Order: sequence, then structure tokens, then C-alpha cells
Amino acid sequence: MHAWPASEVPALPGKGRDLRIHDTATGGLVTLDPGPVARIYVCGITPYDATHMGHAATYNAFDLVQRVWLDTKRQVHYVQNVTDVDDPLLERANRDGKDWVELAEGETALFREDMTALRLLPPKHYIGAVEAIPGIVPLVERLRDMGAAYELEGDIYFSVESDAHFGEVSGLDSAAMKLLSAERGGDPERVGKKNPLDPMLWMAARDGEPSWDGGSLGRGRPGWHIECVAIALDHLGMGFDVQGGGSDLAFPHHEMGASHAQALTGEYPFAKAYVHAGMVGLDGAKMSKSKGNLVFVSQLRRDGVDPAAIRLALLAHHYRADWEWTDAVLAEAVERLGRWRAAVSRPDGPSAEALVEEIREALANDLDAPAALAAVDRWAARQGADGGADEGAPGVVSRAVDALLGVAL
Ligand code: 5CA
Ligand code: ZN
Repeated sequence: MHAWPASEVPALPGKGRDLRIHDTATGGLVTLDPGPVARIYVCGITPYDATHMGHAATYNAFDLVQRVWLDTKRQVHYVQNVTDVDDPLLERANRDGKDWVELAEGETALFREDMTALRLLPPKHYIGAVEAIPGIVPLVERLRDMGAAYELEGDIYFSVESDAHFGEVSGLDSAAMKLLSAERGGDPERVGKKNPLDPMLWMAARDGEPSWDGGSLGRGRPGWHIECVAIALDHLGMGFDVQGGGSDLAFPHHEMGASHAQALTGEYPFAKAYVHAGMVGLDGAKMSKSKGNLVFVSQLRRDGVDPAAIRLALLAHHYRADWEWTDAVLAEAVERLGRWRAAVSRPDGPSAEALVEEIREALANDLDAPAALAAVDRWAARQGADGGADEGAPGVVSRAVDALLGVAL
């Protein structure tokens, strides 16, 4: 499917720093060393409701990864999926008496508009689960034929024991895995599975649900994790640089995905770093479509909020922190945007060379956007105060804030 238009990324003088980022698998910071083309896969939405601030915060984090890489003069090969067929989507369509295809298409279109408004750079390949099915079927057949998958009443399950590295992404013990598996789409209680954690690769057709030709698998639809594996292997291959998503995806989704791919290819690792953004909450609970405690990007836009202010509100929080969306968070961002716009609209200002390096250093240090904002705040505060009459400075700041933080002043 098509993605959304890219906002232009101004080239900055000099060169950015290599990114040090927190990797869930090792539990520490790793310095990434991508080749001339950095490869990143970020898990996309399940389009049954509009984009909320939690989604936006997660995509904002991975947009910063791209911008840091672009600033090092690399190309970025960015892939994202859309889970356009899955249980929650079908359940919501049923509940609301809607056609599931129309629901998915409508919400995906709104997501594109939100991403465009927020100036989040688009993926090079934006792929739906449904369009990936012809690529998924042979992978499941191969896993079954090599003994890494088995059939249970027509459904096909992946055997987690087939990957020696299973458990290394999340580092969780099996009790914790079982709990999370039940909460996040797994079925650890189903009788007949070899291991309660084994996830479904292919679900045999159910009455009243959509299904596709699965070759020797029979009619059905794909499981969740294999969807992202098929798309990532097709467009990036093994050993890509970053697998990204919110922290709720570390287990089971990214754990299972890594194991699927490692079992399939015999290669290790699936991704060099597994990077996870914190959860954004509202009124004391994780913002989630299933709970319904949501603040939508599209609603804020309709209310007349400047998307640049929304973006600044996201950037004011470190991507790994769990935080709460409040009116005060937005008010502070609106105020900051006003201050920055006033500062860059003056005819001159304090030299901005050091500021560009400070922003670069902050972002290269595990995407420390709050530190980058503080540096711009300091520059803006010096405007007028201690003089500084560099005529080029406002333009340099404006371009740096645009290129590195995605905020158009
Ligand atoms: N389609 C799958 C991934 S393949 C999925 O998780 N879709 S989603 O719509 O539920 O979430 C999309 C992205 O937003 C995921 O990376 C998820 O981790 C992230 N996300 C969901 N809720 C929040 C939240 N409250 N705060 C931060 N990120 C969130
Ligand atoms: Zn995914």
C-alpha cells in the first residue's frame, strides 16, 4: 500500500554522530554501526481506531532514529507494516456493524494524515498483512516442513523450542512470558500445544471470518508475528539494524518474530538492536484502543492544535519513559513553540554552531530529545539578552530543529 508524503529534511553543515541506543536484548546501550544504508523495521498500527498520542510518541521515537542516521549522510531503508487483518480489527468491525476492510482502510487513511501533519518521515515500504499473505504462506510451510511448526486442529503453531535463542529479546522467565502471552494475543491455555507459549502461525478459516488460500496449509489467515517477519525478511533481510515498537511489543511480538526468523534462516540475529518506546498513559492507565482512554492526534488537529506543538509535546519526554498525557503537557508545548518561533523570526541572534552540535550530541545519546529541547530553550533565552548578532543564526536554528527534530518553525 502507499505510505504518505515525506517532509523535506534540510541538510546541515558538518556531520551527525553515530547513534548509541538502548537495546532491550542486551539491556544496555549499543553503538549502531549501520552500513551506508541503515535498515529499520517499525511495527505499524492495527487500524481499528484512530492514532492516539501513544502511537504518535512511538513513531516519533523512530523518526528521530531516521533523522540521526540521515544527518550522518546515510540512506535509511525504513519498512513498516499495517496489521490490516487480526482479531481486534474483526471484533471492532463486528461490534460496530462495519465492513472490516472499510474500517481498516479508513483508519489507515487517517493515520497517514496524522503522520503527514506531524512530519514523521514515511517508510520506503508500507505493507499490509493482507498483501503479505502470498509471502507468509511459504514461510509457514517451510517452518512446518523443517519441524519448527506443527498442526493442531487445522491451525499451525510455531514451536518456540526450535530456536536456541528464544527468550533473548525480552529476557523474561517462562512464568512472566505466560502471563504476557495471555494478555497480548496468545493462547497459553489451549490444550494440545507442545509448549503453552507457542504462537499461532496460521489460523484455519473460521466461520464468518475472512480467509485466504494457504496452499498446503489450507484456507486461513496469518498469525501476528509471522506477518512482520515475512515483511521484514522480504524488504530488509536478516541482521537489519533496528526492530522498533512500543515496550508492549518486546514480548511476545518481537521475541516470537526473532525466533521465527532465526529458525527459518538458521542465521542470527534477526535484528541488531530491539528498541522499545515507553507507554503513554491517560488518567493512570496505558492509553489503549481496547480501554478507550484515548487522546487522538486527529481530534487535536480538528480542535485547531498546531501539529508542531503536538510534536514538541512528544519530544519533551524521553522515548523510553512511561508518561502521562495531560492538558499541561500540551500547554507547555504550545508555549515553547511560540517562544522558539519568536526567537527564529528575529533578524539575527547568538551563534548557533554550538547549538547544532548540542542537539546532535543529545539525540545520538539514546535519543535524548528533552536535552535537545533544553539546548534550544537556552539559545532562545539568549536571544536579545546577551546580544549576539549573527545574521545566519536564526536560519541555522530553524533548519536544525526541522532536520533533527522534525519541527517546522
Ligand atoms: N500492529 C501491531 C504491531 S505489528 C500493533 O501493535 N499495533 S497497535 O496499533 O496496537 O500499536 C502500534 C504501535 O504503537 C506499536 O508499536 C505499539 O507498541 C505502540 N503503542 C500502542 N499503545 C501505546 C501507548 N499507549 N504508548 C506508546 N506506544 C503505544
Ligand atoms: Zn509487528
